[in-house]
Amino acid sequence: MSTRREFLQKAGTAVVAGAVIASPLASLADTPPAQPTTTRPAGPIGFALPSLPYAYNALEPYIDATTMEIHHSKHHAAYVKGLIDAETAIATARSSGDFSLIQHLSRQVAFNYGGHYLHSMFWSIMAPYGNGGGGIPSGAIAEKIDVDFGSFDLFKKQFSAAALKVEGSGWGLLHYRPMDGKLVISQAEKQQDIALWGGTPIMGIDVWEHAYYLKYQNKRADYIEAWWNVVNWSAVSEYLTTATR
Ligand code: MN3
Repeated sequence: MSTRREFLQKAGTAVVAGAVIASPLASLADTPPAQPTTTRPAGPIGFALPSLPYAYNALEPYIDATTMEIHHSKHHAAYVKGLIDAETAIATARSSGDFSLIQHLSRQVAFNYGGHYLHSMFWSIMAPYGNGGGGIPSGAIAEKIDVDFGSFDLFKKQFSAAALKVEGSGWGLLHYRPMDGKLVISQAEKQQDIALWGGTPIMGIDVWEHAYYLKYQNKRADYIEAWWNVVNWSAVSEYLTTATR
């Protein structure tokens, strides 16, 4: 059984600006898709593009291969590069004492870090339908959803509605909120705005148009409905376990 750590080890790596970046396509072209039972990253990803624990076409027909490839190898890769570039520029500012661009750079860190963080989670909480993806949760995560939302059906309706109504580009997210120990659904605008401080996202759906437009065009609701078929509940459960530890 392969883990995310093993995938990361298989991925080609290169050192850029002091950080390790995985080559986006290195591990996918010649590696057969693995059983996605454990897709949550086993350790720190760092500022590197994580390999997907499945092939680009593995989530079809719900998410098409072209969308997955562009989304992962172009969009997510750009957030990783943007994060490294911004961190590098801030380090340069510290050494030169010139903080004239600090507002811009702080925004760049928040935006690109948000993109890197959320996409890394996004890939890992999905799996092919019938092979880790879809169905309904079981065990502790199912009980927690029942307690905090009343039922899985009510949770699903609220989550779908939140994702649908994100204004512009953003995310529908499920957080564990340590202050009261509850699960809460939130909307993120872009990748960093209206965040819940201290909350730990344990699942989320990307509702930027780049996540669905090729297949679903303007029909975001259809994409959200299809997406439930590729949610990897065992991975979500692992995120919850880690968040509550
Ligand atoms: Mn995206």
